Amino acid sequence: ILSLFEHHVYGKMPGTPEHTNFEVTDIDSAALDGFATRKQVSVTFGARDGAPRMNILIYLPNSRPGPHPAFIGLNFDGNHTIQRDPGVNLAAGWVPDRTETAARHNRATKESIGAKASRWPVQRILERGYALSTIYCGDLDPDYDDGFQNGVHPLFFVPGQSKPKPDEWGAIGAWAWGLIRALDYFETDDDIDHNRVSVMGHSRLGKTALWAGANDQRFAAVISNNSGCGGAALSRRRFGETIKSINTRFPHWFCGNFQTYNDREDACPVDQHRLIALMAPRPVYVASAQQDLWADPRGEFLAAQHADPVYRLLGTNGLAVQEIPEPKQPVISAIGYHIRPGQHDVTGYDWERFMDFKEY
Ligand code: GTR
Repeated sequence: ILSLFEHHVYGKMPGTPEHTNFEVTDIDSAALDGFATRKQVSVTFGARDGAPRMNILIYLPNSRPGPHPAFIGLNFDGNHTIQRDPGVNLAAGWVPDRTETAARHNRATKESIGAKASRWPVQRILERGYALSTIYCGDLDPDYDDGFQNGVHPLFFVPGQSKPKPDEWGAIGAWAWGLIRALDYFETDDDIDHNRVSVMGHSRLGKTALWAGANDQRFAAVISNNSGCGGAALSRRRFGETIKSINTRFPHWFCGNFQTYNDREDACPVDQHRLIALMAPRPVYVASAQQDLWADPRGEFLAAQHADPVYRLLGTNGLAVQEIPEPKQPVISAIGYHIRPGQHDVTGYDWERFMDFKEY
C-alpha cells in the first residue's frame, strides 16, 4: 500500500544524503520570559557550497527535566512567525507574500515575527510538558512551481536529470522528507525523547504530516489538521477540492503520476483511508472544521472510519464512534477525531485536543 501511494500519489522519496550535518547554532535557556529553552539547529544536506539547509527551531519546557516528548510540525511562513521571539532567525530565503505576515518581495521582515502565533500556543504546549519543534517548509522546497530547480530536489538528480520522474517526489514528498530528517537529528539530542515524537500539520502541511508518518514508523503519533484533499479526505467523494483542482492549482505538490487521476478518482488504486491505515497501530488523529467544506470534513471522518478495520486487526480499539460526532465532542481512541465550529485554521482548541490525545 505504501508503494502504491509512492507510485501514484506522492512519489518516492530518497534516503539520507551523504554528508548530512547537524549544527546547534543557538541555545538560550531563558527564552520566552524564562519558561523555555530555545534551540536552533541548522541541518545541511550535502557538502558542496550552497548546499540546501533547514533550520529546526525547538522550544523545551524549563519546568521539567528532559528528555521531553515532543511535537514537530512544519510551518508555512518561517520559524520566526510562530512566536513573538526576536531570538529566532528570520527565514533566509523565499517566503510567500502575505499581508498578515508582512513579508515583502518574498522576503521575511522583522514585522513578521510572531505573525502566526495564534496557530502555535507554545506556552500551553510547554506547560503541558511537551517540547515543540518546527521547520519552515520552504527550507526544503519553496511552495511555488519552479520545475523543482530550488529546494532539495536537485540534490538527488542523477546526471542528466532536471526534474523528478513521474513516480518521484514532489513538494509534499520533500517536506515530509525534511520531517524525517529532523527525527534523525532528534535521535542525537538528549533533550528530546525521540520515541515520543508526534508529527502534526495543518492543511497542505497536514497532508505532509500524514505522508511523513506513513513513511517512518519512528513517529509515535500522527496528527492531521484540516488536511483535506490528498490528506485525510476521501478523493472519491469529489466533494470540495478534487484531484483535478488540486493538481491544477498546485502542480508541484504531488508526483507526476497523480495528474493522470484528474477526473478519474475511481481509477486510482488507493484512496486516503488507506493512508490513515498505514499509521496503524500507532495513534492517528484527524481534526476537521465545520466551515472548512473545501477540505470535506465528512470525507475526513469517513477516511478515519474506514481505517478502523486495520486498527482493530492490529489489536487496538480503532475509532470509538460509528457516526460523525457533534462539534467539540472529541473522540479519543487509537484513531482520534474531532470537528470544531469555524474555519480552516489551527486553534488553541485543536492543540488542547492533540495533547489530550497524546496523553491517551
Ligand atoms: C488550499 C488548498 C488546500 C490546502 C490549503 C492550505 O488553497 O486548496 O488543499 O492545502 O490551501 O494549505 O492552506
